[in-house]
Amino acid sequence: MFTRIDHVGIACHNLEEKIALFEQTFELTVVAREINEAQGVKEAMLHIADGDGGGSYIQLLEPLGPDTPVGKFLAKRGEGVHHVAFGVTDVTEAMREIEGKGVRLLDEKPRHGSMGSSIAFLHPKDVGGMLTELVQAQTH
Ligand code: MC0
Repeated sequence: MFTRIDHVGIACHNLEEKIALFEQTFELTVVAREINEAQGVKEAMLHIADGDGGGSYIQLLEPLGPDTPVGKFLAKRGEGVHHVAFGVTDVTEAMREIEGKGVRLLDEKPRHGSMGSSIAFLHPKDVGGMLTELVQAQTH
């Protein structure tokens, strides 16, 4: 079902500081930045490799406010890995297939994600405590 690890999302208080840290430490490059109001985040994608149907990235996430998913996560747990996102060929099909196995979806239909992707989240409590995201990369 999964084609690759699309990205690991890391929650942080200060996006610019963490971009500098990851660029300097791992020699990664920011390839996209976005403010996603619907998800309540300001984010940056740092490219790692190209893969089957899309690339793989580190995604740095700064909340737009305290009452957002990442804002609440930071208050509760502090900085660190917020979610892991897996590449899928067809996000709607993957959602239905996974839901059919009894896993709760956090999105009824796919939403807008980084770099034009279509995304959906799965409830962390149903998949071993890890907030899991499905990503269908934008096709050109
Ligand atoms: C909460 N929980 C987590 C978690 N967030 N577990 C693992 N990883 C996380 N990130 C756990 C809590 O500890 C709690 O467990 C239980 O889930 C319910 O959490 P809560 O604090 O009571 O509830 P909320 O209101 O904080 O909701 C959590 C939930 C929410 C995951 C449902 O954050 C959500 O809908 N997230 C999906 C959207 C999202 O995260 N967007 C931001 C990234 P206990 O044991 O204490 O009951 S957007 C993004 O990344 C886009 C831009 C992209 O990739 O392109």
